[in-house]
Amino acid sequence: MATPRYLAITGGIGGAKLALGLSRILGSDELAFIVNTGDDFEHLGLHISPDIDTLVYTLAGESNLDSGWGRSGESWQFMAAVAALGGETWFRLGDKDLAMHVERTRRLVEGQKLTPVTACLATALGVTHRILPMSDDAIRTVVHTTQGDLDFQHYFVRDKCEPIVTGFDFSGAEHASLTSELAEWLQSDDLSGVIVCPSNPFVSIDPILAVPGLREALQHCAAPVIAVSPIVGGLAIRGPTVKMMQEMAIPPTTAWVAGHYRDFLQGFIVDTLDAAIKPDIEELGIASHVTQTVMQTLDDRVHLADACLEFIAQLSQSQRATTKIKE
Ligand code: FO1
Repeated sequence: MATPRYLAITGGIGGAKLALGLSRILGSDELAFIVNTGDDFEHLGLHISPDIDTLVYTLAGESNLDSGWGRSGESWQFMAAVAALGGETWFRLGDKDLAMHVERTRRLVEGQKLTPVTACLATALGVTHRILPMSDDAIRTVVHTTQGDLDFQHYFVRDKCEPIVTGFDFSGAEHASLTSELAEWLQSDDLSGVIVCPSNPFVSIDPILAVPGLREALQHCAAPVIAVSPIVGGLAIRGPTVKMMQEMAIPPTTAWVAGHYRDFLQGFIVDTLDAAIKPDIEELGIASHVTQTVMQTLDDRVHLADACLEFIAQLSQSQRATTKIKE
């Protein structure tokens, strides 16, 4: 029998928690990750890929558990030296983390693509699962605010998400392509399910969906596509999702997120705190499942990963039953 394959779509810190849980129950031939690169930018002459690095460090057991980004056991001599020279220090690069950016940049400048570069760097840190950038082409998230357009990291880190958001753009997306590795996973006959991790819909998942062909691939995917709500009880677990929704006059609810993905979603997982909104999700034609989605411990991550796989199995079974009835 063929090995079942799963794809998990993720942004940075929130998504990486579920990604770690999934990686504990699925082998490297069974699971790959599609990662947002809309947050990538050039800084101090280096190519920084924050969401890729968050996932690599998390899977390698090297993530900084306090900040959620960067490496554990970090030192900051490089930043101190940059500050002493009057350089830019708003985006903090630790000494060990710096090695990642230098090595990635060196390989990209040589002409290698981001997908193989990521694979080499992740493998070097002991990560066996495939980490697939959403594209090898540059796509950059631009945040429209009442103060004008801002590059994502300027909005997020330098300006601490304070400017009032009016919308987003994914510059370069229209000319970007799916990589052959990603297309191969998406089109695989063995694809058993796709999981959209609990990441910010606007700046983590939407940039991925903006890659031409990706949203369509999910719409036509034979396997169930499910998502885990990034909102629990009207609050984002972490980050500015709810603030962005309020500023854009969007109801900050879990049901809104399900509706946002409704063109390709078969199932939506909500937290036990939001059990009452199950009928609202089902009214959208999306099946729902209630479980604990807040992930504080490794056990929580594995529990949610297990729940995702069980929900996918249930959805495939009912899909098969419906097809049989139709036949
Ligand atoms: N986030 C911060 O809030 N402050 C930083 O100085 C910072 C530095 C940084 C360096 C490398 C890296 O990979 C990520 C870093 N992040 C930092 C996190 C990151 O910019 C955001 O969390 C993501 O882009 C949002 O997913």
